[in-house]
Amino acid sequence: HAADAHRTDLMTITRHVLNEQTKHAESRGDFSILLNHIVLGCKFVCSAVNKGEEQKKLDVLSNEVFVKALISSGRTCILVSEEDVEATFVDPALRGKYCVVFDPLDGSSNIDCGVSIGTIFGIYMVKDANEVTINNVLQPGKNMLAAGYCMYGSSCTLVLSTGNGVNGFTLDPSLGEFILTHPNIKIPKKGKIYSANEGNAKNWDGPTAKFIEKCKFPKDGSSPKSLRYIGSMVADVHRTLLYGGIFLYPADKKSPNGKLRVLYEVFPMSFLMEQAGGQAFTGKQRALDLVPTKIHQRSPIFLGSYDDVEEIKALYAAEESHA
Ligand code: P6P
Repeated sequence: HAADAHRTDLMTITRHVLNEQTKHAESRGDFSILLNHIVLGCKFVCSAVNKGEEQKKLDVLSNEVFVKALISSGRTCILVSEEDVEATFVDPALRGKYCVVFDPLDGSSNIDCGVSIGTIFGIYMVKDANEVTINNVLQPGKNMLAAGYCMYGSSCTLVLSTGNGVNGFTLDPSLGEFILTHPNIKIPKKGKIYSANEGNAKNWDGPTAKFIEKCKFPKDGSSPKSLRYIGSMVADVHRTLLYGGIFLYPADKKSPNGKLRVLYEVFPMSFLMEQAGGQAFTGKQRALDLVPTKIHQRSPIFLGSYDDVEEIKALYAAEESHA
């Protein structure tokens, strides 16, 4: 009755995080409490998206739900949201030791046509609990304790890493629980898909243009890669994580730092990719080594299968050596 045992041995995200936590003897459960509040926010957004709320309201609604859930957890001290120009400094009475950076509804311009969208988040330990300033969140992505996203599509899927690999959970609406459905996700070492907005091709720099050319007209006789671009980062990254390949939002002449935001788009997705055996590169350095100076700053990003990112790194290195 192995199948039955599996069916009745419900590995919920809460149980999974508690198991993870036992690996950190010093932890007092704060992280599990924090994560449960993030999960609550995701459940709310999932139901609001499925109710077909219109985009404008959903953007604001999702942000309010996450900000309130995170503050009420009593475990956060600073919040950075894509929706808020300034960071939120939690009232001392409710202050905890974690800083959370998040995009409550990334890709929301796709809501009205039913394309999958998502919440992206990253969690840092505050550097100095007494000095509660913005410096506490301007940390390189490699300092993140955890990162994840929740994709609102045909099903609601939450992909999470707490630093020991990547696991995927699917919301069972009848239970209202996220159940482990994708244990220990590993991205294929090399992929057959590239994912970029070809509409920006006119403005790409040399190495990016050369890389995309190689994807379409390989010189080594291999077959061309397929182009898959949804235009919603969570959906494009989720496909890349499961099927392999490379997702890229490069710099271009108009936007030298690309479009995607470092703290709550580039870092969490780069963290997940490395934890799944892939890698993430900015065109200049390992994405997680970047030290942000502004909470909404952007960076070019190339992330996905290890070997595919190696190729783009070699092209930038070659340009560097000729410079
Ligand atoms: P473009 C959505 O607006 C978003 O922030 C990401 O979710 C997505 O990857 C990117 O922008 C799409 O940008 O310029 O290709 O439409």
